[in-house]
Amino acid sequence: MSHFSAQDWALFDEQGYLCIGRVASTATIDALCGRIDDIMLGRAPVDYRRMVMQLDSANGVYESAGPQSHGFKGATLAYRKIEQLEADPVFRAYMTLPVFEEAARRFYGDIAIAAYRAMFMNKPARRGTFLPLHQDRWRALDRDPQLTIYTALDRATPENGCVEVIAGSHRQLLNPQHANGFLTAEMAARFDNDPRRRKLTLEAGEVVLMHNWTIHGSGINTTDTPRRAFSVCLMDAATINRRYDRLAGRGVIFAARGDVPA
Ligand SMILES: O=C(O)CCC(=O)C(=O)O
Repeated sequence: MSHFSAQDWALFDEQGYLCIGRVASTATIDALCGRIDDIMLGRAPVDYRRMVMQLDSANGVYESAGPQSHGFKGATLAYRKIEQLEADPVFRAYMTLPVFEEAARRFYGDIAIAAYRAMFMNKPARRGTFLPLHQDRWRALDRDPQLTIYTALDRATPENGCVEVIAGSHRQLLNPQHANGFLTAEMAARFDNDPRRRKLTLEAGEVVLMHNWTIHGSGINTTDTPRRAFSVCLMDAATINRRYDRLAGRGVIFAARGDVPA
């Protein structure tokens, strides 16, 4: 049985994103939360040398967040971002749920699908780093990923820095020259009072499918509890990172099915 209707995909195509609600049990979401806290506190049996771990900024300014580099940076819940979670069995079990494969196949068909990144995004309690408006695209890739699967691990609200999107903004690349899809300050200012600007208020465990070109950003956390999320960007496994002249992914997440044309 399909998880999605034609109306779901029509709404996705119109808005550039689709809220699909919860797809896993509270116990599963709690397990992801426990696992990421263990990873941050240095007590998970994972290879920390393989994980990109970035500390949160002390002042909320994007440019002053810590370096995005491999390896553990101390036992603290004040990480902003942790990547390479596809290598972690707990996160991998979640991101390979059949509902996510069905969503990915809508974009990529029967080919092999890899993760460009499987990352934890965190707004620690009373902290967080302002994330300017951007599109999830990377100039170094030889083809653009189209789907990001975003799961709120905690309730996300305007007060704790939930994601904001510009509905319908996925049809055009705004700043193709930028290496990571960020808008210039002038471009971002044009969306300040845009009626299509929406704050994605989510309950813990709720999932949003996002077109990678949907403009989005997020604020800081003014509450006493963290706002954690898990974000998986899926792509054609054959995608090449031209900067390094090698495959952009680190292994296949969903294997090719049947006879796939070369
Ligand atoms: O969680 C956030 O604040 C932003 C996440 C994001 O930009 C993404 O998943 O692409």
